[in-house]
Amino acid sequence: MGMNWDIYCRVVDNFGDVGVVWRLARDLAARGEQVRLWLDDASAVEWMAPAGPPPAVQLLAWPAQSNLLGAEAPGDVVIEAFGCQLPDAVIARMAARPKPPHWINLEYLSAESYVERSHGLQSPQFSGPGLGLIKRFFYPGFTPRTGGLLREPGLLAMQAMFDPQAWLAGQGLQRLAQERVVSLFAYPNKALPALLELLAGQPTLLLVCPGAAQQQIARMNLPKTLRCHALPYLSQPDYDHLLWASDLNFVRGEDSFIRAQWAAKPFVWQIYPQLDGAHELKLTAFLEQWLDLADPELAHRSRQLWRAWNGLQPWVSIDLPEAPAATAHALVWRQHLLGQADLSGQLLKAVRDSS
Ligand code: TRH
Repeated sequence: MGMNWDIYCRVVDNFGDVGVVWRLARDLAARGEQVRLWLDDASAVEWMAPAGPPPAVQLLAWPAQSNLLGAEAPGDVVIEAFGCQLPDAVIARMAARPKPPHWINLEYLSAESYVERSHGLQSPQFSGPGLGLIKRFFYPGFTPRTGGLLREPGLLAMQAMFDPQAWLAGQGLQRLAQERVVSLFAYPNKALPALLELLAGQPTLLLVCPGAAQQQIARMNLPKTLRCHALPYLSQPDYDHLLWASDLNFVRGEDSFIRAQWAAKPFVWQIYPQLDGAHELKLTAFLEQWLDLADPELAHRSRQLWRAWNGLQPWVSIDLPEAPAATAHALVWRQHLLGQADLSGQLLKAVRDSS
């Protein structure tokens, strides 16, 4: 018999916050849990999940006093995603439960060293509406001493059965002989023209996700070797299919970044830019872990390309990593990540161990 979970999330911007909690909710439900997902803006769920939520997931509006009245008591586990600050009324209801819920703050993903130190830390509440409750910090990450990454059971088996040509055909697309397929999901990026020039060095079908890049590319004259196709918003499973069908993936933020690693295709990450420049440290921390297992030439080219794509160095003498070496490395890295327990599994274990 599964537990009842409440997941709370407020959208900061973009789609990553919703993307992560929606994926988590679906994954928990598939493992037999009951989930209520409370969102202040659920608009992105409409295209991430056009068929709507599975039966074990209930989608609810961010709790205002009005929609709390008469609502069921908080569940066995309450997830506060990305420090979204639960309303006092919700916390008070948690404290009033005869058996207090497990209160977990799910943090953003990072490869920085503080993650291992902070994962699992507890914050007992000594005052306020949550007096007596304990909040625990759960940090996703890339090493066994972190909370791991979301990875649905059966994900790799589904990928192994996937037919890229059939999927492309379903989108009205066909890869021409000798053509490389590249997906592009990006924030506004001054380096885009330079990237397109680089990609045009080889016949390329560039599949561009909605957003600034599509608009920028629509205004450009493209060389014949670069066929660009503007994609609509895909469902979350179909976004995975796009990554699986491509030879090289440009991803961003948090969730697409993780999915590219499970896809085990060469990828380039555009990190969510922060005004204080904190993203550079975060990018460097990931590059160090990821390239630790790579040969020096691949590591050098990847570092230069990633830093230039993120505006952290000029776009000078930038080259794509050799495809065979990059593909082999993507598989090695995925194998390495498979050595750690997945995020939902770790959450379930943490809750059961402390019950
Ligand atoms: O949209 P993002 O840039 O989200 C970011 C990051 O999460 C960042 O850490 C956070 O601070 C910021 O939001 C507020 O990129 P991300 O994380 O890859 O999320 C995109 C989601 O959208 C992901 O779940 C994949 C999904 N997606 C689809 O389902 N279909 C699509 O067609 C596309 C392009 C994306």
